[in-house]
Amino acid sequence: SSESRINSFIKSKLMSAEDVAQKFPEQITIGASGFTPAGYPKVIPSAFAQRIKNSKNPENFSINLYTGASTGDELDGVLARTGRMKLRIPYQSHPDLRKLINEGKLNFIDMHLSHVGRYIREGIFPPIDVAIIEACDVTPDGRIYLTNSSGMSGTYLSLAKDIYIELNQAHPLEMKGLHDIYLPELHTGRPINIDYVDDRIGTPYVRVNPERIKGIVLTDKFDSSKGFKQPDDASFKIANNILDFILHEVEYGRIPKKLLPFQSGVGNVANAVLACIARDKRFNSIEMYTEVIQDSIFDLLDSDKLRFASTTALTFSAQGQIRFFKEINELKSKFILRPMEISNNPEVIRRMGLITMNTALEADIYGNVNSTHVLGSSMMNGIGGSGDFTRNAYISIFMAPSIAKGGKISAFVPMVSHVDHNEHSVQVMVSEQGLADLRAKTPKQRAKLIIDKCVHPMYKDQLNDYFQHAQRVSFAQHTPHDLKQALSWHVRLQETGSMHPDHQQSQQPTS
Ligand code: 0RQ
Repeated sequence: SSESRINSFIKSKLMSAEDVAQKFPEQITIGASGFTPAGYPKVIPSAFAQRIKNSKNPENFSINLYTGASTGDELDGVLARTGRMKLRIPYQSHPDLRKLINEGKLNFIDMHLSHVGRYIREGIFPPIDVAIIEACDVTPDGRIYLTNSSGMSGTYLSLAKDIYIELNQAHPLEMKGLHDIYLPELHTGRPINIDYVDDRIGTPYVRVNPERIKGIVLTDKFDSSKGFKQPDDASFKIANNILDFILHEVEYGRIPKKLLPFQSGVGNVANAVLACIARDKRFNSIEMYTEVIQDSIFDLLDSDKLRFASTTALTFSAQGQIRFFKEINELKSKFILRPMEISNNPEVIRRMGLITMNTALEADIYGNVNSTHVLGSSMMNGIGGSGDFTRNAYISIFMAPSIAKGGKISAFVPMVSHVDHNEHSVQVMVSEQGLADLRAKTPKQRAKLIIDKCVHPMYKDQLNDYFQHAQRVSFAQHTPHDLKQALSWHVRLQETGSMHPDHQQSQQPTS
C-alpha cells in the first residue's frame, strides 16, 4: 500500500514540486528518466515551467534536456512551451518540440541511443545539474527502484550534481525486480556478459549515496502514451511478408527452428507486426531483445507465445498499464528492463543475433533508408535505436507502407532525401506489396528487386522509368543515377503537393 512505501527516509525528503522547482538554477541541464513516453517525470517539470512563466525575466532561463528517448507532454511539452529550451538530446516525438526544432529555434542532436551515455560521461555534452527520475521506491540506503523505463536513468543518477525523485505511487511495489541495472565501463571495454535475452548481470535498483537525493515528490500519474491505431490491412500484409520470409530462412537453416530474438521499433507498423505473429499459427514461441515494448505484447501473451522480453521501456496505453499492474506477479518472470546502454549495445546485439524490424519513412532503389527527415530537412522523431539495431543485426529488416498521405507520397524513391541507414546495413526491404531480400545483390539487382516487389502500382512505372533512364545517362554503371533528377520526386512533392506527376490521379489511389 502507499502507506508502507513512505519510509522515514522518504518522509524526511518530501517536498512539493513547486519547492523543487525553486531550487533549480536558471541555466540548467536536466537529465530526466523516460523512454518513448514511459517512466518520465510528470510534475516537477510543470512546476519549473510555471516558475519561468511567473518570472520577471524569463529570458534568463535556459534549459538543456537529456532523456532516454521521447517523453510525454508533462516533460517535453511543458518545457518546450516555456520557449527556453536550448538543447534537446537524443530523441523526441512531441509536436511542440518538433515545431521548435524545425523552425530552427531549438538545438536537437539526433544520435544513436547507444552513444548517449559515453558522450555525457566523457563531457562531450554539458554536465548534468539535476537528475529528475521517476521511481516506485527509494530506500534509506539509496536504492532507487525505477518504473516503466530504465533508459538513461542509471547514468543520469550517477552523474548529476543533485537528484530529485518523483515517487510514483500508481506503480505497485511489485515493479521492484523487473530492472537489471548494469552500466558498461567507459574505457576498458570488458565484455558485457549477456548471452541470452533473460540473462541478469546487474542489480534491480540504481544505488546512489542517499545524501545526493535532495528531494522526493509524490505522484500517482500514468504515462500519457497515445495508444495505437488498430493495425490496418497494409500493416498485416507487411507483417505476413516478414513472417513468410523468416520461415523461408528457417527452412534454409539460416535461422534456427527455435528462431532468434526479435527487435521491433516504435510506431503503428511495428506494433501491428507483433500482433500478427500472435495470430499466426506457424509461430509458437518468441523472444524479444528490444528497446520498446508496446501494447501488442498482450497479443503475444494471450496466445501464449512470448517466452521472454528484454527491453528498456514498457510503453503502454492506459488500458495496457492497468492490465500489466494487475498481472504483474505472473508477468514479472517474462520481462527484464535494462539501461539503454545495454539494450542498445552493439556488442550484445551482435552476439545474440537479432532479427530487427524498423520502419522507414522512405527508401531508395539502392536500399538506403531515411527514418527521420521529411523532404530531407524536417525532423520527425530521430534515429533513436534503429541504427544501433540495424547495423548490428543478424538480419535487418526495414518496413514501410508503399505510399503515404493517400498516395501523394511514395515510400520508394529514386534517391532518399536523407540517409539514416545506408545500403550496407539494410538487408531486407518490405512493404504491403512484397518483400525484397537485398543480401548479396549488386546495387542494380537491388533496384530491380525493390521496384518489382515493394513499390505501389501507382508509382511502379515511374520508378522503373527513372531506373532505366539513370542507366542510360549515368556517369558510371555501378550505382546509376541521374543527379539532376534523383531528387525530382521530392521537388515535385514540395511544389505540387504530390510526388505523382498526374496530380489528379494521385488524389484517388486505385489500391
Ligand atoms: O503521418 O499520421 O500524419 O498520417 O509519417 O507514419 O505509417 O503511421 O508509421 O507510426 O510506424 O512511424 C519512421 C516515423 C514511422 C517511426 C516512423 C507519415 C505518415 C504518418 C507516421 P500521419 P506511420 P509509424 C526504436 C526504433 C525512427 C526511430 C526508430 C520512427 C507518419 O518508426 O520515428 O525506428 N522511426 N526507432 O503519413 C512524409 C514520407 C512519409 C511520411 C510516412 N515518406 N514523407 N511523411 N509519413 N512516410 C524506438 C526508438 O528508437 C525510441
